[in-house]
Amino acid sequence: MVKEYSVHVDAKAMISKLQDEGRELVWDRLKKQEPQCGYCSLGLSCRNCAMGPCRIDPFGEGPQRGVCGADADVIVARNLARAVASGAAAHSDHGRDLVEVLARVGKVRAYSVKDEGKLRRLAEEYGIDLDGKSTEQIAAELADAMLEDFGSKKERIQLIGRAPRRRVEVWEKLGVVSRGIDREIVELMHRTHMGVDNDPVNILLQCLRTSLGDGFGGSMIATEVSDILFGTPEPRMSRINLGVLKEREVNIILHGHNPVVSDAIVDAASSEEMVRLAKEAGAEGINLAGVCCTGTEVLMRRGVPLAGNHLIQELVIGTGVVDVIVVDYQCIMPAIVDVAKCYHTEVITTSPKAKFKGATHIEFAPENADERAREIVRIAIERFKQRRGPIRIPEVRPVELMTGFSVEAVLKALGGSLRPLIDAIKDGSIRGVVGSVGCNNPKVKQDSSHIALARRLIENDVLVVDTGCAAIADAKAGLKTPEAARHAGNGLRKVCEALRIPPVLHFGSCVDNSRILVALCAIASELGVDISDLPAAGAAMEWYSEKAIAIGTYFVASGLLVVLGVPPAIYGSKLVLDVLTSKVRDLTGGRFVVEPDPETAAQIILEDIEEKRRALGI
Ligand code: SF4
Ligand code: MSK
Repeated sequence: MVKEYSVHVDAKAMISKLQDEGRELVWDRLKKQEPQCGYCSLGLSCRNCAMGPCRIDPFGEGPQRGVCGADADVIVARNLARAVASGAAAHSDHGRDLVEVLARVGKVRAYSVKDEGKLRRLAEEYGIDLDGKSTEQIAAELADAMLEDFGSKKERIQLIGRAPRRRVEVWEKLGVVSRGIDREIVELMHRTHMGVDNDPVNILLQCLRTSLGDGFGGSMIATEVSDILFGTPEPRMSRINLGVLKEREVNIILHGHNPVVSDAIVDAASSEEMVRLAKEAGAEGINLAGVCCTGTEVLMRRGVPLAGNHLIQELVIGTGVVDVIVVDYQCIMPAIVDVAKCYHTEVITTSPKAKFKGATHIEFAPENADERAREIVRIAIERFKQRRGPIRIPEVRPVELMTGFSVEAVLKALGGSLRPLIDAIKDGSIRGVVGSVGCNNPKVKQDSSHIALARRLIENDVLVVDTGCAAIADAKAGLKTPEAARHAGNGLRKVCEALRIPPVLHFGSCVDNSRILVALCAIASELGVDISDLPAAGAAMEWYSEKAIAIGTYFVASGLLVVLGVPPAIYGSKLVLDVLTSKVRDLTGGRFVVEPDPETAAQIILEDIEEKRRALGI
């Protein structure tokens, strides 16, 4: 049975260990939920008001309308809309937190501007006059200007301007240009209240607009400001899997999404004082490892090794050597507190927005970040002394990976211009580019679909750029070293060998899907075409999160085919299904395809890429 949960040796070893110890894991809890509610799975249940909850009978025998009269199409569209709103809110609120740190640069010790060039470029993009201004002044003014993007005073958010002119015209025609990040989310919530928007297509259009406020707003701001504050990633080597844990060292796991906390902990853990304290406690040192997107943030910029992705979060604690797991927000299972109780591990929450019952709360603010980071490292050292068995780090050698492919780093690798990449696409050495994104979901054997898809695509000379948990999956499979080029088709292999890059490029965390948008916008503009004309697509083969729905939606709004490996809850409405998988193509050029089998998904993507190439005449 363990075999069916994950493809990885380390995960399987830990699942066996925890099962032997009688622990309940995510897969056990999924089993206890089965069979899952058919109405909810089809999107046919509604609890938007107290006249309900209501459900629509998919077989046409029972009720076909809720108490208010809403039918299946309205209910399914509204439910999907609320997921888009939640996903966009999560990314965007993360972005806002970073902007608030940017506003304090110069006033707090823990944070400074690490990429001055990017700060200035962004400020100019926002129309800020730089003349005679200090870094701190520019940072404060840029933060102010970015906060305006969240509000409702503008006609359009600033970074929409990065899209090619033709794409913006498509959005203008559809009326889906984002006017404000928060505004669109609020409007979508308003529209899904009982008795507001009862036209499913109109609701879906607002989903596009809200998601664009995420992709070209909240997420893009999160990425850019993270680069300004913590440095724009550059290629570097690191390691991944549970083998990065060290039995004789204090182990601190960094989990969540926002680098504000984790970056301060990386600094604190490497300070002489903390290393000395750890040695006095009998440890050989302090070892940091990441999980999920916070892990990716400190991997991309600081080279901190990764323990794994979403489904590793309980397993990593089960090794018995994790002294502290520090979390910020998003994708953190409440279950980790229960697993941690079985060992000596302390779960520490840091955000006022994300407290967990049973965890220790040490609240971070820009003003106290360095003290709080040291406090957390000290707790980890204390916990190290209290370790109690059973300890077992799986006997796996950590896998090498190359990370750090910001758009700037890709440009640098190409010699400063996109031309070599475009030429390789034109001459067919690279057939196309695919963004492989999204999570793990216990309904899918961990990482199996991500890896199978990436392998099939690179074999067919498609360059894969990946983010989030998909990227962690591909890294664990060894696809992120320059040597992995041997798995690629001849054309892609030669390009990778010439540039000494892997065939699967690590673009970052969930919010860094905005880097994929920026890259595609730049390629399309250079070619004088629209994004929808490019031989490019997206895939989220193991998604679970509402954020992934928002990401998929802004990819589709941008004109891309997006393959979802886990069915979304839209099958209760033929109309919504038809719009999202077919009719939307006439509107944006993009569409969703639901295909759980990665081999078939790869074929669908390859056919789409070849169709786009033919249309471009290349
Ligand atoms: Fe039922 Fe309509 Fe209320 Fe939804 S909004 S719970 S369908 S009455
Ligand atoms: S962490 S959103 S499980 S990618 Fe960004 Fe992974 Fe999905 Fe969370």
